[in-house]
Parts: sequence; C-alpha cells; structure tokens
Amino acid sequence: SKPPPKQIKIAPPVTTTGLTDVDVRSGMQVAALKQAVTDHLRYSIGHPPVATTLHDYYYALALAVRDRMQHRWLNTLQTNFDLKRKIVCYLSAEFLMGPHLGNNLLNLGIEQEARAALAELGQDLDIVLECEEEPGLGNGGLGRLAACYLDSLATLQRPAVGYGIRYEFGIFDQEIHDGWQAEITDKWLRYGNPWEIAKPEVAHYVNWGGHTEYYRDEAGNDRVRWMPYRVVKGTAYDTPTQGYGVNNCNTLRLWSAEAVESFDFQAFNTGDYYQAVEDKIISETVTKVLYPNDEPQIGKHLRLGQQYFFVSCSLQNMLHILSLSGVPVENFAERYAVQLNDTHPSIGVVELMRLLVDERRLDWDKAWAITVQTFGYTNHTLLPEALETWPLPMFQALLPRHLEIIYEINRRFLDEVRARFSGDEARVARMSLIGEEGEKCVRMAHLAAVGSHAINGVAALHSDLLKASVLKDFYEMWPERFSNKTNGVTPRRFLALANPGLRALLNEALGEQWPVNMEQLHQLEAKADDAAFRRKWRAIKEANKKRLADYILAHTDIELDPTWLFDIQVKRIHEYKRQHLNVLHIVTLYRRLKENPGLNISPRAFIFGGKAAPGYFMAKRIIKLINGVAETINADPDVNTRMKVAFVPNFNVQNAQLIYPAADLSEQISTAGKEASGTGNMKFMLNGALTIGTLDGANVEIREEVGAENFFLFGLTTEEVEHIKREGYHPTDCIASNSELRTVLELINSGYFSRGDAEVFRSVVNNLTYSDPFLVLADYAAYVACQERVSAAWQDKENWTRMSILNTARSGKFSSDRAIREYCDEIWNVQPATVKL
Ligand code: B1N
Repeated sequence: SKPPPKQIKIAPPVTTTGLTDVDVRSGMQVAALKQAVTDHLRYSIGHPPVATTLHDYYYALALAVRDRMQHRWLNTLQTNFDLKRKIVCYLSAEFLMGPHLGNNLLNLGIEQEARAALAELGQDLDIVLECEEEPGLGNGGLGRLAACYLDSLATLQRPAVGYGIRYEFGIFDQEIHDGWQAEITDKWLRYGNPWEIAKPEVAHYVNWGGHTEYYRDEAGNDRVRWMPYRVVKGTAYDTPTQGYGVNNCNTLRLWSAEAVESFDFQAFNTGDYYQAVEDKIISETVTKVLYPNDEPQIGKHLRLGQQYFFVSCSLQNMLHILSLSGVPVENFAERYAVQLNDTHPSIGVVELMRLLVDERRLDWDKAWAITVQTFGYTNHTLLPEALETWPLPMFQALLPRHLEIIYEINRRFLDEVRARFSGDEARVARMSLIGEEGEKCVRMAHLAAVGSHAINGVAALHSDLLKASVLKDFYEMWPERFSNKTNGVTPRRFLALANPGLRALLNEALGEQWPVNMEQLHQLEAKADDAAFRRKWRAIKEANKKRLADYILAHTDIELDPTWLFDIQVKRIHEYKRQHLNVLHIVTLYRRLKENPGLNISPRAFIFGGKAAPGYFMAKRIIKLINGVAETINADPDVNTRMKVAFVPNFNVQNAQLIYPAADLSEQISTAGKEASGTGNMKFMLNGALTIGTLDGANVEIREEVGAENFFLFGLTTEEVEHIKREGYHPTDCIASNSELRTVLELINSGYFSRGDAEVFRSVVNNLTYSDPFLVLADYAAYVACQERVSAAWQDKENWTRMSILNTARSGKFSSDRAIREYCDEIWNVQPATVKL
C-alpha cells in the first residue's frame, strides 16, 4: 500500500475584489454575488466569452444561489439530527414546483442584490429569469399544493422532506395548432438542472413480480421471502427548498430509476448482452414520464409500478436514516409523520408492513400499530371515476407479497367491522379492501383509510361530503380519524413574487411581515374607503393587465385592451369545471350584441388557459370550441371593440404568475359538489380578483371570508344537484324553456364558429343536449344573469376597487401557512426547529 500523501498547502484564492473564498460561496452582498456568477461562468460552465449565452448567466446565477442555500441546507440537516425532531415526510406522486430562481432569491431576501450584480455584468435579471425551464412534475392543483406545502413547511421551520418521482419528462407542453391542442414532450432536463444535487450513494433497491416462499427462521418463526422477477435501483436527487426569511432549508428528494448493475453483469457473463440492455431499458422506463391524467384514473401497470417504486425507496430511506441515528425501529412513528397525498402513495401502508414484518421481523400487531400511527391520508376527489382501484391480476403480478399482506390486513379489519356491526354483511362487502362487484380489484382509498390514524378532505364542504359519501362507512367506524384541512397557497410565490407592484404597496401600507402573517392584511379594510389608495390599487392592476396583454399578444397575436374587464378561467380542462358554461355565456353576449348593436355592456376580455388530458375527447373539443369562438369574435368588427376571447397556450406555473395578478374576475364555476377545493380560486383572491362562482369546494369559504356582498354567487347547490339527478335530469327541458339558450346551441352546432364545419362541435352540443352530466344547461340562466350583475358592478369603478381591496384584505385564511400549522398541530405533531448559521 502507498504511503499517505504529504499535506498539501492550498493557497487562498486571489480575487480582484479582495473577497474571501467564503464570501464567494455564501456572501449575500452585490460584490460577492457578482464574483460568484463570474466564477461559475468560468469554472462550472466554461464557455469562452464569445460563446457565453443568456442561459449561461441564468445557470451561473442559479448555481450561486444554490451555494447560498447549500450552507443553510446543511445546517438544517445537522440541526434536525441534533435536536432529534420528528420529521414530516410528504409523499406525493407530483410536485409542481414552478421556476426556482425567482422564488429562491425572494426567500433568501437577495433579489435586489442579484439584480444589481447582474446589472454590473450587463444583464437584466427579469430576462435571465425567463431562461428557466420550469420543472412541471405535476398535473395541476394536487401537485402545486404539494409545492406550496413545502414552501410553508420550511418557512414555519418544520423539519420536512418531500418524497416523489424524478420524471424525465414532466407534464407535456401544450401548443395550439389550428385551435386544437397538440402535446409536445417536456424535455425539462435538456440543458441541465442546477437546482438538484444527485446523491448516487443514496440508493435503494425495489423488487417487482416473482413469487413468495415460506420458510422457518432460526428462532422457529414462520416467515415469508419475496423472490422477485426483477430488481430496480432508485437513486436520490435532492432539491433544497428554502424557507422565506428563515435559515431553514428542507429537502425535496426525488427518486430516479436505474438498472441494477449486477443484473447486467449476470446477463453479460452468460453471454446475453442484449437481454442486459433490454433490462436496463425496462428499469429506466419506470420514471420516464408523468401520467398526464388529472382525475379519471388509468389502471396502467406502469403507473402502479411508479407508485410502488417511489414509496418503497422513500420508506426504505426513512428506515435507513432512523438506524443511522441509532433510533430503534419500534420508535418509527415518533420520528416520522408520513402524509399520503391522495391514494397515489397508499401502497406505502402495505410496504411499511412488509418492511417491518418480513425484513425487520417485528410481530404483526406491533408493526400495524406503528403503521397506523405513522400515516395520514388526504383525499382530493370524490369523482367516482378518479378513485383508484387496481385489477387483482395486475396487482398480483407486480406485487405478489403485498397482495398477501393486504388479504391479512383485510381479514383482521373485516373482523373488526363484523364485531362492531354484527350481521351487516352488506357493510362488510362495501368496506372491504377488495372490490368484488365486476372484476375484482384492490380499493386504494379503503387501504389508505384503514392504514391511517388521520383522514382529511381539502375544504369544509368536501370534508363533509367525504364523510357522507365515499368514506361514509369509515366515518361511522372511526369518526375520530376524520377532519378538514382547507387548502392554502403560498403568498410568497403567488403574491410577493407574482405581483411586485402590489407587494410594494402592501409593504408601504403594512410593513414587511405580511408574507408570513397574512392576517395582517385585514388592516387593508380601512384603506378600501381611501380614494387615493384605491387609485394606486387600480394603477397596479392595470399595469399587471398590460403585462399580461403583452404576453398574450406575443403568444397568440390577440391584442387586448388593459382597460377592459379581464375575466379569466385558468385550470385543467374538464367537463366538471365547465369551461363550456363560460363559452355559452360568451356566445350569448355575442348574439345580444349582434342583435342589438347599441347594447350597453362593459367591454370584456375573456381569457382561458389550461391543458386537457391527451386522451380526453370532450376536453379537447372544448379547447377547440374556445379557440373557434375566439377566432370568430375577435375578427368581427361589430363586436370586437367590446369583447374579445383569448386562449393562453401552455398554462403553467410560470405564466400563472402573470395571469393571476391581472384578473378582475375569477371564474370558479364547477358543478356544486365536484371540485374538492380548488386553489386557483385562492390565488385570484389574493391578487384582488372578484369571484364569480358556485357553492363548491373552497368557494364556500372564500365567500364566507370576503362577505356575500363581495362575491358573485350563482347556481345549484350540492343538494339541488343531487335532487335533480335523483329525479331524472332532462337537459332538453332547459332548452325548451329558454329560447336564447336554444339559439346559442344552434349557432355553435351550425358551424358558425368552425368556418362552416358543422361536424366539429356536434359532439359537444349533443352531449349537452342529451346527457349533460355536469348540469351546464341547468345552471345556464342563473350564470348569464349573474354575469349581468358583474357587468353592472364593473361600471362603478370605485366600488369595484373597494371590493377588490376587500378580497385581498380577507384572503389571509388561504395562506398555506395556516393550512400547514393545522396539519402540524392536529395531525403530524411536528414542532418548529430554529436553524442558526
Ligand atoms: O386537488 C386539488 C384540489 O384543489 C382540486 O379541487 C382537486 O381537483 C385536485 C389523479 C388528481 N384531485 N385529484 C387530483 C391529480 C392527479 C391524478 O393522477 C387525481 N387532483 C385533485 C388540491 O387539493
């Protein structure tokens, strides 16, 4: 063996600014940031000046910012270890983080310094920010909620890890071709990702398929061995998530699938090189792409594979860290609170049992007590087509050992049901973890409910409906497990970052604590009666509308007037969200203007945005309909000085930050009882938009907070919807009794909005006429009437502004900080840990 190397003295780096090495890595001043950017340009990126691009500046600044977070991140990890605090593990198949750079600068409090440093290098921060390719690792609300919760957890100094999947391709990019949606694969890693730190040494192995064997161990106990058909390796990629105004910096740990090398070698040695390559491809497929389906679940083998893969890696990781900390496995639930973001990670209940019983050799009862104490389950939807179930043969083929464990959990659980409700075999069948009507399947919501000590919905109405419908039997069995946790959104990204104009005004009026104490916004209520304040408020809104109008012009060639009412509906395209109800109103208004050119209406820009699941026929037709109506109206000189329609392509977190602050009116018009909560509704409210909405999801609580007089309510209630459906709903009756509605549907059906092609929208019109599952026509008249009240209200600028101010002033409840405090106090029992530098 070689002798140890001689101690080498490293000369301190010489810099032209006289800064030390430490300053360059972690200094927050302009000079340090500037030096850091130039160092990263030279040493991390390394293009000669002639080849240096704007993207290089983005990347260099991102690395400089990451260095500053790294310092805080390591201290956070060390502090959490030293204090032996309980940690929140938020398990989610989706994290829709949005662009990192702007948010991290904001949370670190160095936006001005970064702007000045770049300016000295001849660059504009706003233009550099636009270079970031956002990580779209989520579909919509559910994934974005997970991201908001990570922001609040760090800001509230709670130790937390977000565990998920590092999809190589996130949610597709949407382009609009001839009015139709086209899907483009999201190659977000194409130019590298400066925010993640690969941890090749943090890896776990995940089994698939095969069979189980029974054996007797040394102590004479019967045990089970899983003999898998395939093993996949999961490697960790960490993204630090910085809290706002604190040193705490938590971890988002995403797992990426790789082939297990030894498997390759084995095949290689036996000469089957191609088999080895094929294995590698199959393994890496697991984390290749995010399923772009929102609510209707698709029972795909690979999707179950993704779920098991990330959940197994995450639980193994927790157990590994626990043993590194010297904590006995029996104390698992005292150290980890694991939250299931919907049923997507609910296989975790079974996997933890397997790890504890088969691998750690705990006895069943002890393992079960730990499991139930560990997990909490959040339900995000009541739509029957969205509830996850897996066909038994598929489940058995992929996870044979887990199916055995499910049978045992079920056997014991149904014994309990029988003991509580003796003789009620119908109830037993309803509650079973195995569905037996039709094709046999595993019911993941039941599994999550049985395996968790806490079950919650995401808005008051939704939590009530959950107890009364989908999980009624479970509520009757364990009422103490149920609670409501109304969703929230982070005011850092969606107010301070997205709306710098309003941020400055709020700082001036309230001081700078409001982003972490949103109840302070109530102090704005007094300002609503101050005419000078209202003028400032309006000027900010109009500047935001100008900013959005410029963006829309650049991306669609449609020119909007920022003095008009901006009426906006942005969210996934879904029949229950009823974008087509909005379209029916637009066409109604169009016809009224054509018939009566002198009609006095408030000029409006109708703005839409949102992606449709690629296989969702009706949603894709609705996009085409919006674009067809837009094309016709925008080109019609009889009306286009008073109304226009625009569809913003590729709605994502980045352009959402331009859209919410520009809204006067927020469209939240889902069929009552269908939208679990909604979170876009909250982002609009924060930014001073008034809501037109049904009594659905969190709209109910928004209206309660802002006051009925500041909210445009219309439509059937949940009870009325259920009543009508029970009695038999006939949309043709709505048409027969409303000649204006009939004319509107006929106009759409005639090809008027599709260059004479009467085929394109036939399916949409027929669906509404003969089926209308989401009661669009039943709510049409009330919606149109409500929009007339909106138009009238807009005429009184001063009162509209008053209402706008009151919306922001009363939005404090919808901060994700409030939601996270409730989860920490009532479900997780996780305390803050202050991190010092
Ligand atoms: O979760 C959001 C809510 O605000 C929305 O109302 C709700 O619709 C949304 C399968 C889902 N529910 N279910 C999903 C997403 C992806 C997937 O593959 C279902 N998303 C929601 C946050 O609570």
